[in-house]
Amino acid sequence: MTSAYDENQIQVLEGLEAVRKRPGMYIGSTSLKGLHHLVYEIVDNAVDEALAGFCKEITVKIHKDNSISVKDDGRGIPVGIHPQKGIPAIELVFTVLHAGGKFGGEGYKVSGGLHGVGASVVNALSEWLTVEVYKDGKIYEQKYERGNVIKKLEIIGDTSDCGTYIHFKPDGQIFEETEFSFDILKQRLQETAFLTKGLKINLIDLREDSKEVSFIYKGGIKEFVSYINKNKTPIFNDIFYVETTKDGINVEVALQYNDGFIENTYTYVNNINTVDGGTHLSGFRTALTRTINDYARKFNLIKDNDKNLSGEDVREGLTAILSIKIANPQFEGQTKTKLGNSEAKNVIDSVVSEYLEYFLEENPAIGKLIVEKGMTASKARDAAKRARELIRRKSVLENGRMPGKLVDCLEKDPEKCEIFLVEGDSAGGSAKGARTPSIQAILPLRGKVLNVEKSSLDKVLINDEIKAMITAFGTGIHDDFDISKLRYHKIIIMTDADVDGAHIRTLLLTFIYRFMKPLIENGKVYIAQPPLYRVEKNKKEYYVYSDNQLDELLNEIGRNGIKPIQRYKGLGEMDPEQLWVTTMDPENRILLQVSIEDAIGADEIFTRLMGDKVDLRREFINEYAKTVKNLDI
Ligand code: TTJ
Repeated sequence: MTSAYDENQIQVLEGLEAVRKRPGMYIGSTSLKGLHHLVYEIVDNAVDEALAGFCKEITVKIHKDNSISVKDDGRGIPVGIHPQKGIPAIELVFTVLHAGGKFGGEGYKVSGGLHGVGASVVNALSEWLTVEVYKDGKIYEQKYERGNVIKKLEIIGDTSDCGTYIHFKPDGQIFEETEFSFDILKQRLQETAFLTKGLKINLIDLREDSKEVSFIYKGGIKEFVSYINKNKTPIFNDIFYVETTKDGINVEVALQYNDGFIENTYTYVNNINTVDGGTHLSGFRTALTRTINDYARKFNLIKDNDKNLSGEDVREGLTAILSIKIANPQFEGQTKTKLGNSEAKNVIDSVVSEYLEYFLEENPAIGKLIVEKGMTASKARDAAKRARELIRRKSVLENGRMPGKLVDCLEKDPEKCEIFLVEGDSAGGSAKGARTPSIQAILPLRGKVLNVEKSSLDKVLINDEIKAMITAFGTGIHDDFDISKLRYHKIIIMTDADVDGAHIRTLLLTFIYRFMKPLIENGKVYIAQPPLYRVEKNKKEYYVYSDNQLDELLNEIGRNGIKPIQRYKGLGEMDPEQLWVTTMDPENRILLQVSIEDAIGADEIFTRLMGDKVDLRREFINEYAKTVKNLDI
């Protein structure tokens, strides 16, 4: 070990230099998402300390300059000299890739940060970072710039506190955006609080219109389930809950049914949302289906010659959280959000079976309600299947014929094709006149589209407008959904720029979200933006898309000498040429791509907006009228 310090320094710099060269490799992207990822990386370290039992409160602050500080009341990052490397352990945490939590041999048993890339990556991508550790009566401080130590670890005072305080400013040379969103952080921190029973998390925004929220859930994911069901109608008040450890895997499950048709199951591994499921989810599903069927047979709720309830039947109206902690998670798939550990399947299956069976036998009234709900679902599914087969048979008979009102495009390569969903026949007429027939298809929809949130599956499938969309898109729905059959790679919702148009757009999105969610996940759904006004001055035309824009334009070009300001009430009022130029021409138009970053938030929006609680809907529309208009799900 000659000149170990120097060698290590060089290695360190190379490591963090790589992070600055290719930040996307470490934090996914340098967009708004990557920016917020920095905060989660730091917070996850503090959550690890809470999981180890030493931290009760975490405070995250957004400072005026969009820097972030995170403070915990844990044991504090070790400050002693690392025996092999000869520098303070804390410096290793911030300058060596993947050093977090693993130093000193006494690492954490399960770590929420396992999926993460650690504090050194945050340090490398920060213009500056300061860390303070409160430990053994002293305050230690160290400072970095873009990953480099600029102030050695030093004692700067005395304290009776213990904990860690980190303050950093993301590097504007790296990130496309450097302004934090209170709402994005709030949503993630609330989720973290649900998943870490008893941990208090505060979020404080010190910028203009300062805001503050605190989350603490003594009931953990049990409270998570009530939160998701808060605007829905549960069919029983109790929430099934179990927390236990088996074969080294900590399993926590909470579930409750509501009177709706939708399943809301969210799964987590070491606090990471496994959106693509995996072995733990399949263990859970197997256990749920088998346990409910066994229970129903045992108590004669299903008769001998009746068929078993299917997995889908027992998941209608289910709200469930499954959270496991496992020592060596194997994450698979492109986004590493699918659990691969085969041992997890049987462990979760056996835990859920055992405790759920006990719960049902202890609560026969609840057991009966769940089985009855499953039987209703089963009957509706049979009816829906018949309706679906009817559609399928009909389309075979009609030789795969497309719906009568579809004005199809000529091109056969779906990648090049777009379909415009328009409201009513007159807008349909304008769009038909405006389109490029080779690649643009038009599907005019008559009147209000069915609200699928309030209808059972069989009712949905006999609705003409819905049938037309399913046939035109070509993909099928739900379990039959197959994106490779999609006939148009852009599905463009083009409704009027008024309240009715906004409503129809929401109804269409509700249908697509609930029946063909992968279309949204794969970025195939768009919203057209027709202009609100046309302004003419000195033989020049201007199209304006909002009231604000109109003001700006009039200030710019002057108000004198303006002939008509025309306000469009509907697309039907535009002549085809105008509709083409402003809204449909791929060269000029601005499309909004619909995306869902936050599945729980999206479910809440659709439940509130489209569900049957009228007061919630009214409240929602008042509160979010603007958002709904811009379609931010
Ligand atoms: C490690 O094992 C010995 C005792 O201290 C443990 C530790 O590192 N605790 C710790 C780390 N508490 N808090 C952190 C931490 C907190 C934040 C906000 C950020 C980072 C990188 C670490």
